[in-house]
Amino acid sequence: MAILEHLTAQQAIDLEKKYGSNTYHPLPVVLSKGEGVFVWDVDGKKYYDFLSAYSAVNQGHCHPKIVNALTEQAKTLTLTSRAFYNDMLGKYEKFACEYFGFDKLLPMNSGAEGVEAAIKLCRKWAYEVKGINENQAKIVVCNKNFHGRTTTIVSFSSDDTANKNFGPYSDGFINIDFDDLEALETVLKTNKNIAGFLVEPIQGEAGVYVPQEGYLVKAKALCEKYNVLFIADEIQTGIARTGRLLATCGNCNCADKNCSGTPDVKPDILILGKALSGGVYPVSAVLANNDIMDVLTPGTHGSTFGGNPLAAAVAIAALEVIREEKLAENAEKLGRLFRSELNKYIETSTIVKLVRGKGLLNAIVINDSEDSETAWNICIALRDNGLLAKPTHGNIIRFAPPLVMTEAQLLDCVEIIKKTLKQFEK
Ligand code: IF1
Repeated sequence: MAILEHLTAQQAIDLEKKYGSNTYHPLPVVLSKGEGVFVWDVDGKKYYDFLSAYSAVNQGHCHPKIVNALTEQAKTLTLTSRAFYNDMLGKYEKFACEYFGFDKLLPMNSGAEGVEAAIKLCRKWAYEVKGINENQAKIVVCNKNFHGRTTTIVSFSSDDTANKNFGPYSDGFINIDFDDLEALETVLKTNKNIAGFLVEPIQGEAGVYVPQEGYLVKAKALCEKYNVLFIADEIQTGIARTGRLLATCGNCNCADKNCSGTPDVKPDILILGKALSGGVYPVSAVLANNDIMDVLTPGTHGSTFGGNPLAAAVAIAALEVIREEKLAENAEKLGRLFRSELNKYIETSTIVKLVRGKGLLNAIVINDSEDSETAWNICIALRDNGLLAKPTHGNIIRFAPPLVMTEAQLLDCVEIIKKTLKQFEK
C-alpha cells in the first residue's frame, strides 16, 4: 500500500488494530483535517470537536498564527540540544515567566515529563533547603489523580487499569482524598518529611471534579504553615480552559486581567503542558521562583528536545493567541451559558443527572451504572449528529470544546447535545 494512498475509515482503523499497540479504545471516527472548532473525517463529514485533544487544542485546530510560527521556525532551526544555546529559548523563557508571574521556567516536552521534573525539583528542594534527611521525602497526592503514564507517576495512581502489573512501584508518595482539607492537615501534621502536595485544581480524568469553593486557597495555606511546596498540575486546567489563565490563578502577578477574585492561589511549582503549544507540538514546562528552581544545577535534569527553538516559537505564539483573542474571558462566558442551557434541559431529564465544571471544562453525569454502555452509546449518537466527545469513567461525558468557539456555535452544539440526549430519554 502506497503511503499516500487515500484510506477509507475502516482501512485506517484496521491498520491501527493490526500494527499499533492496543492501548486505546477510540470512538470509531477517523479524522483527517481540523480548523478552529471543527474537524473532518476521511469521508468529508464535519464535526464540532468537543474534546480539543484533552484540552491541548484550546486555541482551535491549526490556528494560523501558531502554525505559521511552527513552519517559519522549522525552516530556520529546529533542534540544537542544550549542549549549545539557541536564540529562541531565552526569549520564550522570559515571555512565559512574565506571562505567568514566575522567576524561572524549566522546559520539557510531554505533560508526564513536566510532572516528573516537578517531583525531582520538589525533592531536591526538600533535601537542600527544607533539610529533610536523604531519601525520606514524601509527596502528598490525591486519590483519583491523573498526572501521566511514567512508572513513577502510575505508582501513585489509584486507577487499577493505569497501574496494575507495572510494579515494583516508586516509593515516597502518600495518597489522600481530593477536596479533603482535614486529611491534608492530618498528614502534614503527623509527618515531618513531607516535601510537597501535588494536585490538579479540578480533577479532569476522574470526571471533572470541581473542589468546594476555597479548597485550593486553604490547601495552599496549610502547605505554607507546614513548609511544604504546593505543586499545581495545570496541564489540563491551565491556559484559559477554566475561564481564567490558570485555575489556581488569583492574586498572582500574572498578566491575566481577569485574575483578581477567588480562588487566589499562587503555586510554588506550576506544571503546564497541552495547550502551551495549542496542540501543534509537545511542549510542557515547570515554573517556579528562584528560591526553589535554583536547586537544579547543570547535569541534574534535562532533555534532548526540551527547550528546542521550534517549541519555543510555537509556545510564544500559542500564549499570544490566548491573550489576543481573550480566550479566558470567552471560556468563562460560554461555560456559564453551556451549564445554564444544560441545566434547563436536565430539569426534565431522566437520562442526565447533572452538569458540572468550570469555564469550558465540563462534564455531564449519565443516570446509569458506571459499567453501563449508555455514555458510550450517547457519544456514538453525538458523533452521528456531528459532535465528538468521549466518556470518562463509564457514565461521565466530558465536554471541552476549543475556546475559540462563538456563542452561536455553542448554542448550535447545545441543540445537538439536547437532540441526542432526547433519543435516550425513557
Ligand atoms: C492520554 C486523561 C485527560 C493530565 C494531567 C498530566 C497529564 C495529563 C492533569 C500527562 C494528561 C491526558 C493524557 C491522555 C488523555 C488525557 C486525559 F483522560 F487521560 F486523563 F486529559 F483527562 N496531568 N492527560 O490530564 O500529560 O504526558 O499525556 O502529555 O491519552 O493518556 P501527557
